[in-house]
Amino acid sequence: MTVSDQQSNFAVGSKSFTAVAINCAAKAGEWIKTKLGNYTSLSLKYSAQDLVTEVDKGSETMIRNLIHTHFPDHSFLGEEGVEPGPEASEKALQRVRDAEYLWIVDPVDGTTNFVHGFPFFSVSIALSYKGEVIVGVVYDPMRDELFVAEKGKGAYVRGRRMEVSSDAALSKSLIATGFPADPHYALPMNMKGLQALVPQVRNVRSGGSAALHMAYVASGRLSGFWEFGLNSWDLAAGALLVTESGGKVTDTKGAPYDLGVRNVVATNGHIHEEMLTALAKADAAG
Ligand code: 2AM
Ligand code: CA
Repeated sequence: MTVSDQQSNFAVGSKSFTAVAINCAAKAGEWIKTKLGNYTSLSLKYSAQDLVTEVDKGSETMIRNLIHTHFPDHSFLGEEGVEPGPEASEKALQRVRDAEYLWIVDPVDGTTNFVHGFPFFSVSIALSYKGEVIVGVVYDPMRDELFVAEKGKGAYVRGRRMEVSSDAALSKSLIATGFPADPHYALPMNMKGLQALVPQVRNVRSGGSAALHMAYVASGRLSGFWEFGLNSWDLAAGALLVTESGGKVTDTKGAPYDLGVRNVVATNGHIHEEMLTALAKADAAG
């Protein structure tokens, strides 16, 4: 059965999976934007770097309710429904990853930016079918950019088909990373990679939203992105955006992307091996 057959068989009220994902991301994103500089409750989760506001929670509730209105039998995994910390995240994913239909949601990716008023954050919504991502939507409410991918049908932004960049070498590439909260493993690993890669590339950016970085690799604005210690909701939608735009997504050791990948390398494909090799050589592949 193709994805479109599944959609027509399971759609409720004639809404496709993708239409519901877009609707949720747009609605939540518009609401988040109105709360910028205007949230009232800020708390720490796992560490002083792991923030949550009532906006994260409200956005997730809004998205979950809307999805369950259309697809009451589907499973749901959202960042704010899971206890903080990597172990709890991995366990929560294990419980649901093989569900027939699973929605994987980051209601605000880039919460630190949101809290500081730095306008680079997103809503990330993916739908997996038996463990494989079939729909991915990342929405940037500040630029009103909606990145959408459907398995086998390509990826689009502003109505245009996306294509990864054509940069063939690290030396001509703009790449991105993030600085994970875990000071014992993920952060030192990323810092080693950073030290090795900065002299080899055109430059490195760190915007603070993994989902948007993935969308930027898909749209050719970045040629590569790597980061340690991410969760399924940071990556699921972006991974489909990248592959449907002609790029490649693996873990930092080169194994193919799946929902359990936490240490990611996403590129235009052309620089993938070079980036993996550079990380391995620097002992920064995990
Ligand atoms: P978040 O804003 O949804 O938490 C930036 O480096 C990326 O790391 C963002 O996508 C951010 O997502 C994620 N991130 C921030 N704190 C994290 C934590 N404690 N564990 C895992 N990922 C985190
Ligand atoms: Ca989040």
